[in-house]
Formats: sequence, structure tokens, C-alpha cells
Amino acid sequence: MRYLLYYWPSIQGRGEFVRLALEEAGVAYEDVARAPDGVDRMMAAMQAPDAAHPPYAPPFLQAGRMLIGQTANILQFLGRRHNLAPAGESGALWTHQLQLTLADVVAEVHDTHHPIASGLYYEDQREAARECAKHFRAERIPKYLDYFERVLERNGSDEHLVGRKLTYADLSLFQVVSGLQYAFPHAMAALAPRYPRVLGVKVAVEQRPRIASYLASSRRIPFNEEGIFRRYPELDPPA
Ligand SMILES: N[C@@H](CCC(=O)N[C@@H](CS)C(=O)NCC(=O)O)C(=O)O
Repeated sequence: MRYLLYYWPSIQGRGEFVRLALEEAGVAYEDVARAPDGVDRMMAAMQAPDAAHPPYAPPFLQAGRMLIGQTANILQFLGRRHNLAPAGESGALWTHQLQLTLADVVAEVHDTHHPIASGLYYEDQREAARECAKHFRAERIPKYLDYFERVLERNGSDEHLVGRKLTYADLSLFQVVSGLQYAFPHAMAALAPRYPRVLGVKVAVEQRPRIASYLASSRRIPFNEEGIFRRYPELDPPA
């Protein structure tokens, strides 16, 4: 089975959570929109008038005859198929729950640079962004990281959020922590000592052979200021 991943070609964005799962699973996939005519193919797939289950927005994944949208939904599907989540109902639901909480973090990170409207340029909402980011750094990052640290403590692990094996939630926590470190380097450096287990997961994931080789490859798009995790110095001034 060769998967077709549809996502914007020049950013990590939400597609990166799916890329990480596909890479760790070691399965064949095409990152469709990165081909020369890829964005057109993506729009055609998204707007196909005969699609039974049209996705609202990228990322979406073609798996045989299925077209699956929503990041957490795609990961739930891949997790079950490629042993990246527990097989039992309770463990699968728990992994999905953690993923949805990580999706909440991602949405809030997006709002730090687009607090008024996604359709406006960053430059048109800079003042509001500064205020939003101040609260995000002081209150929201610690609240979310406290939560994931507690989950890891409960699980007795500094490598896995769920049980004793890697799940897609670990891959996604790696991505969220990496993104936060990119976008908010000062805040994250100050907070780091409080979250040894969360940072342990990040290190454990980046050292996995398939992930390490992916991160070193050209398939991994560098963080940039078009994506979700953006480094705007004014949104994370030194303390
Ligand atoms: N909840 C969806 C959000 C999808 C989403 O917002 N995709 C962005 C790119 S990261 C997009 O292209 N949005 C277009 C739009 O919302 O109009 C998910 O997690 O997949």
C-alpha cells in the first residue's frame, strides 16, 4: 500500500504530524503537493465533486479507496494499521485523547501569531500577537507541559506517554516540543528544568533510527515563518 499524503508543500504545519508517523512506520508514501503540479492535484482531490468523504482542509491521506482528513483522525488510522498505538479500545482512545490535546496546543500556537484572523497578515495583528504570546508563554505553555509531565510520571516513563511502546502521541509530542523550542526559545529554555520527562520523550523520538534519518533528509522541511511554529523575536523576548 502506497499512501498519498496531501499537505502544503513548503511548511511542516499539521502535515508534519502525519509525515512523522509515516516515516516511523517505514511505509511508502508520496508527499503529493511537493511535486511540481502537486498543489493543483491537492486542490483537485479536496474539491472532487464525486468524493464520498471530502476533507475540509489539508492534511488528508489517501489510503486505497479511503480519503481521510483531520490530523488526529489520520493518526488514529495509521496508529491502528502500523502498530503506533495500543490495539485495545482503552489504550487506543487514550492515545487519541492525548493527540487531541496536542492539537489544542497547536491551535493556540497558531493564535499567538494570528490572534485576530487567519486571513490577515501577521504584520496587521502584531500588537495583539504580542499580547497573546505573552499570556501563552506565561500561562499556557506551562499548563500544557505540566499536564504532559504528569501523564509521563503516571506512566512511569520518560520515553513514552502510553505504556511501554512508542505511539504516534510520542511522535507528536516530539514535534510540539521541537516547535515550541523553535518559536519560543527563551521561554522554553527557562522552563526546561521543570519538564525532564517531556524533554526525555523529545530526545528519545529524535534518536529513533527512522526519525533521525528523516530529520537529516530533505524530506524534513525546516521550520519557517509560514508554518505554525514561527520565530518572531518580539513574541519571545529574552527575560
Ligand atoms: N483540525 C484540522 C485543521 C486543518 C487545518 O487547519 N489545516 C490548515 C493547514 S495546517 C489549512 O489549510 N486550513 C485552511 C482553512 O482552514 O481554510 C486538522 O487538525 O487537520
